[in-house]
Amino acid sequence: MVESTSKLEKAAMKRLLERDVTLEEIAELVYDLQLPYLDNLTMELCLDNVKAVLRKREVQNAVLTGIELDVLTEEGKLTSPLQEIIHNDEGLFGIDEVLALSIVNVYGSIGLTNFGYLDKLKPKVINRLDTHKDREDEVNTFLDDIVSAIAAAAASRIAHSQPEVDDKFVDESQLEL
Ligand SMILES: [Ca+2]
Repeated sequence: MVESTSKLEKAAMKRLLERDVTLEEIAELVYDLQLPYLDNLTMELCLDNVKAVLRKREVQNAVLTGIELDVLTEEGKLTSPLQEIIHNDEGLFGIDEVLALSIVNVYGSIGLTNFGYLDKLKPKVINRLDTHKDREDEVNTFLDDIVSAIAAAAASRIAHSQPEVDDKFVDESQLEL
């Protein structure tokens, strides 16, 4: 049986909230990414674009898979050595980033630049997830990349809808995104 997109969308949003990540926090990242390019940018537009990203099946699948692995790791339910690798958020693991790229790739190359930027600077909610400020035993190995990727994709979606920002995106903006 193929799950409906709306069912997956609800499940993905619920999972994010359970991990204390709000769509508004992700929209804040989008706002900061796009503000240098758009004078009339609003938080509402950013939030709308975050929601649009979450309507994509590829995104829902990545959110559900990544958070599931974080939670199972917290519960100590993976087998060794994967359990230790994900628990310790080992830098050479890289699969967390690969999974997040399936979100970033939905909206083209500008998303990749934004993702790299967020991954490097770790602003706001990403910093919180990365440093586990709320709970010591929290595992967010996948979630920090997923949140960065959703923000990067939403910023990219806004850029694509504003062809005057960069002419080379005009053609792509005609596509069904
Ligand atoms: Ca990570």
